[in-house]
Amino acid sequence: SRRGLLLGGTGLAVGFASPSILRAEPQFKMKFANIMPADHPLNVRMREASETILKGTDGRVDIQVFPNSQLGTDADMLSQLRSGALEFFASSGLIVATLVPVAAITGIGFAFSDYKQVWNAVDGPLGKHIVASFAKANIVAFDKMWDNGFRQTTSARSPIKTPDDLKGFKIRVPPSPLWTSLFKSLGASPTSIPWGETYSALQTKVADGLENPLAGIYFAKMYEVQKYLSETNHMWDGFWFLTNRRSFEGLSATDRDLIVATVNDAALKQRADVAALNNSLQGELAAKGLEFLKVDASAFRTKLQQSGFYGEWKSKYGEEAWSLLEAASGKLS
Ligand code: X2X
Repeated sequence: SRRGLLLGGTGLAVGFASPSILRAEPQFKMKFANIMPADHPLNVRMREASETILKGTDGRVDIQVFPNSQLGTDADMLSQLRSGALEFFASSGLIVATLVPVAAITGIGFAFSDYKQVWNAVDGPLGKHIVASFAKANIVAFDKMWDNGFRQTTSARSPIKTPDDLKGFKIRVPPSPLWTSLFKSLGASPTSIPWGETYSALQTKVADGLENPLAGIYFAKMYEVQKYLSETNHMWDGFWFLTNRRSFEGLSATDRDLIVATVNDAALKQRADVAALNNSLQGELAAKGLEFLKVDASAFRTKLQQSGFYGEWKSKYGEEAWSLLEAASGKLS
């Protein structure tokens, strides 16, 4: 019977008639949290994965999904993860770089020109290097990153066509030194705001612009508070799926293996979802009133080169990490 299976065949439950015992309480109630909207593929695929894990562990491991900054900002969740209050967390490599600096290297401006380069890097030697750095901080990073996307630049006021248009432009960036440095180097006035406060910051004009992948703009309805979208593709961004080593090692090796395999598989499906959205969302967003502008991205890249951005970050990351990046992206500096 299902009861016998879930209780591991101890036989203890046989005498109980209460229906509540028909389904054993999960032994491990765990939380997965992130800042993304509930219907973003990150959360859709993780809810699916969580069901697979519940079934695959005979009900032992129940991972509840908390989307949309429900458990706080990225910074809040990172400290919850470290203390063990939160078991699973997905976040941009650029943001968790406050703890593991090299995790931001994938967000170097204009490093990757397409997804082939991205996945070669993060599924390959650069990704392994970053995973090893997380391990030193007692955090297990699953080896398949999830996709956020190539980032575009939006404005509520005048359209951004050239780097000159960014001069003094108040743009919201996620809290992360690399993001601030990138937009300062481009001549803008970046202001760090957690994602959960971004919509209202744009609504109240604390910032005039935003930079984000199409999916983020769409699911968080940023088109309601932005007018123009410039296809700058200024960086690629992805999420690391992280767990606290101590909580994770509280599970059996069998359960851990199942979780890793299921979550990595979900990541690959999520990458395909985001790729499909990248192809379809322009039409949806234009229909919502966002005006798309093709820009000469190389002019932005040249501005970045001239500002000394690449040299500065290369010296921070060091030769080893930088050469792993350039092996995938081509020479940057
Ligand atoms: O905060 C953002 O802009 C977001 C949602 O794209 C990240 O995940 C970094």
